[in-house]
Amino acid sequence: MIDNLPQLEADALATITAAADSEQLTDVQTDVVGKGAPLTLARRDLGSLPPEDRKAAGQALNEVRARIEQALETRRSEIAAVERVAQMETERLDLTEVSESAHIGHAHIVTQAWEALEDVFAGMGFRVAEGPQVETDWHNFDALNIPPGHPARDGFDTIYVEHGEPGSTLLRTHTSPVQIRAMLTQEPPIYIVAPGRVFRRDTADSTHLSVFQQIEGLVIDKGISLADLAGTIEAFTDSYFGSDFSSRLRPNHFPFTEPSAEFDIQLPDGSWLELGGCGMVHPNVLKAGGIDPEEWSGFAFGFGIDRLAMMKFGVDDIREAFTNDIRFIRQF
Ligand code: FA5
Repeated sequence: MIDNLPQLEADALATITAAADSEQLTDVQTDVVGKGAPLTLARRDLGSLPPEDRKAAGQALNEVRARIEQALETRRSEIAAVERVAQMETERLDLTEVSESAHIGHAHIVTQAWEALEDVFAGMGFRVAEGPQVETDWHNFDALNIPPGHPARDGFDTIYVEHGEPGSTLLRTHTSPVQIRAMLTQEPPIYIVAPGRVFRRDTADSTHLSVFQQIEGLVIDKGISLADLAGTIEAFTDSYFGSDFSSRLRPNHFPFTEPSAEFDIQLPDGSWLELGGCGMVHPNVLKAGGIDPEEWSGFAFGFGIDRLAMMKFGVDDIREAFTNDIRFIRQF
């Protein structure tokens, strides 16, 4: 066999090159360098050679083996590269492909209402502002003219958070604290709307949720009057609902506005649904926001976005919108 070394090497290299995939190459490897391979067996023949020839023959065998092993390695990486490309091709997902039966999703009705509201107010010259959902008691109550012990605090079933002094941190019960944050960070005139999530320990029913969304509005400028508030709400109602809907302002009380009103819209059955509160910003609130009430005045409003969505889409139980029942969601 040792005489045959060049032929043996040529045969081994040819079978290695011919291996088409990694499985075949593993078989070839056993055939050419495995225990029963001619090259391995040839080592046994060394003993039968005259001692002076053994060293050179052993060296020749080792060199052939090294070349064959190198060829195996090269072929293995070539095959791996080809197999990787093939695997990528077969496992490729076409993310742009739309199956006939697939339903394309769309925004939830509350998101649709939220975005439409931002559009309506942006069209009226308002900027969109934001505030944190975890709020300080001061921003949520004190700065809004609701000091500790004020009866209005009972009206908001507040969820407190264990952070800092007991009772100092809460999940905001309304978006009104964004009024304070806007006043403290911007110079008037201010024209903002602030949509966002709010939290109360309210029991869910057809018009109440414990986690819901409000959109706050705040205008601070020179010479702002109740007529500006009424005009803004009317322009908003026409633009959001269309002119077929009737709305009304009803006197009410909020500690942070004076005078205050509730904003209702009429349902098809003739009854009225409360959508939000509004009023002229109380001088104490302007002061808490670092604004001089002698120089500036303003109005504010806070509407329930979920209720606006109910009205717009004709949903009669607000809880339906949050059951994640696809049959409900697909209707809109
Ligand atoms: C407020 O939260 C005042 N911050 C609104 C305000 C802002 C008044 C600025 C004056 C000036 P009220 O608690 O009434 O007010 O809530 C306002 C609106 O949020 C309600 O009219 C209703 O549309 C919605 N809302 C209140 N509670 C819930 C609830 N549990 N589930 C769904 N919507 C609610």
